[in-house]
Amino acid sequence: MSHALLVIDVQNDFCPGGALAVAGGDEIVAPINAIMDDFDAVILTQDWHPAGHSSFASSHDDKSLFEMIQMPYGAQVLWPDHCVQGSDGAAFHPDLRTDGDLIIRKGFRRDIDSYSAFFENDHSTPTGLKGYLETRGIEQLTMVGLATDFCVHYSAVDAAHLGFDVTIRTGLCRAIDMDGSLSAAEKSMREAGVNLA
Ligand code: VGL
Ligand code: ZN
Repeated sequence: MSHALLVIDVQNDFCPGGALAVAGGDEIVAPINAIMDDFDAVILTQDWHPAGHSSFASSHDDKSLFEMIQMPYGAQVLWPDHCVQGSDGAAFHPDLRTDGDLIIRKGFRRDIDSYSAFFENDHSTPTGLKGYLETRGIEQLTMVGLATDFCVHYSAVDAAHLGFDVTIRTGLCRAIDMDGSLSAAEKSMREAGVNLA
């Protein structure tokens, strides 16, 4: 049985100075690098939006930053423009080791966001990561990265529901934490059977 490290969205736009900066996002880079060699596989995710993505407040008339709207697939927070394909903000933090096995991009369809590394925000369109992990015999996942309450949270819950053994290293994650989103995320991860270490 193999054990993979999933490094979620450690990109410039989620680090201090970035478009959707997460407090302390850069602090986790060195300790994440240091544990990579402890795993059978290292997989990085990269938030990767086209300009004008539907999750950007700037793509909607009369909508505010961080407002919640209804999309055909459900509720969606409206974010500042971030992680635009090919931009410096979409690049990994310059100190992050990127010599892992796989980089999986998500959120690349204009009309749907994808917080999870497994499914887009309709909770049904797969990214292909499940098949990759299964064909490599990976059953255990440790997750780290940004942001605890969004992409780490959704990835962890989906992975647990798919039957993976999931551990979140909370000290190697940082949260956006808006309107109680961090405590809600921790509750939903625990309920899904995710280990918070
Ligand atoms: C994320 C909001 C929008 C994340 C990505 O990586 O948690 N959050 N896009
Ligand atoms: Zn995004």
